[in-house]
Amino acid sequence: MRRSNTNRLAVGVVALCMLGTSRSQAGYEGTDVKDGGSIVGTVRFEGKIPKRRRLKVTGADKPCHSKPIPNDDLVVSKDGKIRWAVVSIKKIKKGKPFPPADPENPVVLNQQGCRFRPHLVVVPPERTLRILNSDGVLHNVHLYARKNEPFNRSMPGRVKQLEVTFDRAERIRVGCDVHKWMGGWIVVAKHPYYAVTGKDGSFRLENVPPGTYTLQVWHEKLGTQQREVTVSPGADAEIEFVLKRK
Ligand SMILES: [Cu+2]
Repeated sequence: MRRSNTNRLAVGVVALCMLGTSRSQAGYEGTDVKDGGSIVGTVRFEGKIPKRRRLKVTGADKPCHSKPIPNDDLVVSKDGKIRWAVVSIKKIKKGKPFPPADPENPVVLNQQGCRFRPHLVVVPPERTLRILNSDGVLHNVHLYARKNEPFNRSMPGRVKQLEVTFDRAERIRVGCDVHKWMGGWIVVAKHPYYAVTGKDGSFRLENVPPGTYTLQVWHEKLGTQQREVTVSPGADAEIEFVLKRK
């Protein structure tokens, strides 16, 4: 049963890929990078540091009550560093290729403790994203896609995994129709130069061809910001983004 669900989905997904291949791959060429440099830095919050809230959890599903669920949509450390911000190069046409697909280790988005873990994933186009349900209760995966096919699928406790692919670059909000507090993001990347900030707000983009680029940061609550950056051969270009509430 589980297998047939996955297969049916895979057929639909393959059809989508065939429609979308030329569009998503257009505009970026993966190649050997000679004398590449890195872009490194941090994303910092300006203003009163927001406290982590405990989300209001309703219903009788036991896994949802096993641990307090904090908000993941604005996570700022005590020293003001922002987690879950996505830093990417805008409009880069040529550079390192995407890492080769590893079918044994796809990108995974898990539903665990009635929370999306991790909160945000970056996935290349036409690459498998495995969505897990390790809670054993009904979740409903709702992907609010606009450029890709919208996706809304019930995932009963016995269904442990679904696999999905996306053909177009897009930031897709993820929700669960059963547990309204659940929220996450899938970022379908245009090219391999995407980084997600860690707890310390840091990011690193490696093997960037020398040149001048527009670097963008995006955070779901704090919006986007752009900076120009020049990458020199074998060197680290350092950037600090400072974001505040709008
Ligand atoms: Cu759920």
